[in-house]
Amino acid sequence: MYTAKMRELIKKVEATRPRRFGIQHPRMTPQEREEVLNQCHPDYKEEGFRNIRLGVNKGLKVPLELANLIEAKSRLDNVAIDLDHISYDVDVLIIGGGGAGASAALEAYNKGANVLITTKLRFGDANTMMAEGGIQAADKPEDSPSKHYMDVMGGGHYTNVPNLVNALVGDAPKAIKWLNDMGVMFDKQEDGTMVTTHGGGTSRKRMHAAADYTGAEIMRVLRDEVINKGIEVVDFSPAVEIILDQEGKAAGAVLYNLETQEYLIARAKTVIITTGGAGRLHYQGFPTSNHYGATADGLVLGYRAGAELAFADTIQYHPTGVAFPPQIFGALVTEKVRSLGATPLNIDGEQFVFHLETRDVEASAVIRECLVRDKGIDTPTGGKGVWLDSPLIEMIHGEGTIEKRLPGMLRMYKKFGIDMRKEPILVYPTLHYQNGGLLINESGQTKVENLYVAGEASGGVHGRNRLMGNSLLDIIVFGRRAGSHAGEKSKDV
Ligand code: MEZ
Repeated sequence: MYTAKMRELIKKVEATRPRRFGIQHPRMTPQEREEVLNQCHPDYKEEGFRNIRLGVNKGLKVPLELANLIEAKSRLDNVAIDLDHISYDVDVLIIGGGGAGASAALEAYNKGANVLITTKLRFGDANTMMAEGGIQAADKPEDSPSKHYMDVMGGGHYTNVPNLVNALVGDAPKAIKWLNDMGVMFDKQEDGTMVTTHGGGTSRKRMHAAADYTGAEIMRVLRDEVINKGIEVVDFSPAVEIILDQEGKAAGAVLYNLETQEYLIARAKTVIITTGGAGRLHYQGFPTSNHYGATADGLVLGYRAGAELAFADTIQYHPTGVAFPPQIFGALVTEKVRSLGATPLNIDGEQFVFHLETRDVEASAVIRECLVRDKGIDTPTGGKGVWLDSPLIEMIHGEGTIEKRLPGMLRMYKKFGIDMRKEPILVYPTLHYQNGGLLINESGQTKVENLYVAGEASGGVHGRNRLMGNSLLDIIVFGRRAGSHAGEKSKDV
């Protein structure tokens, strides 16, 4: 529930509505963006990082929490493992049960491979499930993969690996068709064409969504498809170490069954890591929008097997995490809220950043407003935030829009006595996405022979900043590519 003081503040913001309504804050100039990023980028606390000391990644700067984890002793150091006692013997081992893992499994299966998915929690407990706003693809006549390419490169400040971006945007329309054909219920117009919207940093409307639970809808369909095909899935069995053969090629993994507390050997001809992100390491004390299993497992496994890390020092802070109420602190307020016109406002009701800037700029601007300009709003729990002017959505698109396009968000806030159709919501950046990870090529291969990576655990696709909707796209495109390549390759091993 909002406190009386907050209601008073809301009234103040509401009183300025006629002045604000219809005013579009211009995008920042490149110099202004640079200035905001330098001043307030959430990664700015240098003491939050350290260099990796050993191995192929020696000297690479990564968050402290990650460095400590990947350089910790192996869990197997004091455990006697019998490598000849094989519990699973498959062609393709997939480590991680989210959208990338499921997509990889389906394509490897199509190649005739015998596939095993092993997952730390339950199949589908993944950041895919938490993704709300949409998936990007340039599949409308006014758009093109090359326009999408330019947006992705611009969003990543031209640090992205070009070939990977090319693969991402080139496969995007096929990815949407694949999902649609399998039964994903994308939002459609009466004539059957897909509804698409803008996201931060996109030059065309290319965000395809299923209301505001796009990831959950995609995961539902992928999971059904995997189960219907009879692909084997073992839950509650995280991989703790990749097994390398005598030539240093990936040859399986040691799994730890959380229920029986046994170590098990999974032998495989090819291995795909699809374990997702690291939000639950709470870098620099930030809250996160991530699911409980997002603890950088894939980076640890890949690093220890000798794979290369890229852009592992860049983390994405979603500009609009919940700042209030405390029960859902740090949860995601989907970018779709801004896509539909909601605008961040400071305590004086001023718009201080264009609402569709890229996430790094938007998050930095919110931090600047709160910590440097002292124009943030004090939450009753001691934190800071800015308003996200959600009632503006219905002023722009008409009554009923929020219920139709953001039903999950509306329900979430209603539980706490807040009606986002009538009053703005309080937001602050939340740790959302691992921009970098294990470096891959266009087929998802790492430098370690027979070891693949897809999705958030990989690095290179998004460079130093990812655009909205390109994560769901990444897991489908590179999950499928890795699965297909690893399935084929397993025939020659
Ligand atoms: O791509 C994302 O991270 C995404 C769509 C998140 C969101 O705001 O809904």
